[in-house]
Amino acid sequence: MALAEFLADLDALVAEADAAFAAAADDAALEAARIEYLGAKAGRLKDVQKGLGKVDKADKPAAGKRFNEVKQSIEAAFAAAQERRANGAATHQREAFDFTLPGQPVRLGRLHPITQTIAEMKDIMGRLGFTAVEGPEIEDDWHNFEALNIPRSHPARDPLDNFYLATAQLAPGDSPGAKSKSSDAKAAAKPLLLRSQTSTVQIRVMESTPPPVRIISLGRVYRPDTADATHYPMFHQIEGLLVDRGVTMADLKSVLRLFCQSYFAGGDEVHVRFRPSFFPFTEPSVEVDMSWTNAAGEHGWLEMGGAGMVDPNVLRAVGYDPEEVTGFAFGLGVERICMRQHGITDIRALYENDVRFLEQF
Ligand code: FA5
Repeated sequence: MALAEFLADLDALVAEADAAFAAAADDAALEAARIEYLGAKAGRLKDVQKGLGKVDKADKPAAGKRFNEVKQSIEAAFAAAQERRANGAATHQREAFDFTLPGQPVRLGRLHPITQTIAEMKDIMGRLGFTAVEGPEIEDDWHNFEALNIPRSHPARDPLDNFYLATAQLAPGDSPGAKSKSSDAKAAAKPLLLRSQTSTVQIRVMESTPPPVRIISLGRVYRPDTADATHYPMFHQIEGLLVDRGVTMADLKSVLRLFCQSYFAGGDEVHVRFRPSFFPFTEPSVEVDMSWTNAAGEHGWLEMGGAGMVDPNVLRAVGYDPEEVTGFAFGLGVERICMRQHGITDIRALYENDVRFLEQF
């Protein structure tokens, strides 16, 4: 084979390879071009290399030198094309990112409707001069029952109506109030339970604070009630307690009416009514209902909870003198009030954690 012919083949190959690498539109096309020209087995360069053996012996050094130059040139052209592609992709990506777009919608968390209701209630009662206090959710017999004038034989203590803790037993006399009770009561082991009402906090506050007191307490309470549209085994109560000289039922009704009017503000006409009832820790005792008439003329009554004048036995149990001071107390269901405000018809919706429901508040 003549040297000139071999060199012409090499020149043609360089030009074709350069054009093929330059024209490759994506990584796959560039790889295909690499295999076509530089492929170790059947590449075009390999093909041309076979001609080297046929070149006259005297021309071989020159032919071999040129072959190596062409090979390096094609390899360099491929590397350059590869780099162009990598830079090009990056540039393309940068161009595709539009910083002026508004961005993906972000799903924000929000406060649970019960948390919102509690915050609102604290705010309203705070403006009426009531300080928010907290008490433990695991309670002893003294605070949940005994100091609240609930005798040992009272059905409210029934194990079927309370979440007693199986293992926890207080040693006799452990609870602070037990000191003032009979030796009989002290002798018996005192069970612990999940508190069934926030009235426990009344006792804790009065035990540690001389009158006057004016507090509210909001928190979880537990009862083994079967869950239905209006009952749940764990729910929240707002407890109110005011003890001072000369406190009457009229004060109780005024505070509850002001509370309801503030809470349900927004055009609805709100009234509070008392129905005679019984609680061991208040005398007299009432059920508190609230009525409303909304803009559409709809009218209804909602049972909110219980209330009454603090029983003299309770005042005595915490060391207050019932001849000196009187007081009122109330305990309302937070879920029921929240449900009425938002038109929620099933209490279970509040605890199913369905984001579609929770997002609405
Ligand atoms: C009491 O718990 C008394 N401690 C209230 C009280 C306090 C009376 C201070 C006098 C003085 P009662 O068991 O009725 O009362 O419960 C009060 C309110 O809690 C009910 O009216 C209702 O709104 C709510 N409630 C009761 N059980 C459930 C339940 N399983 N699920 C949701 N809410 C409930």
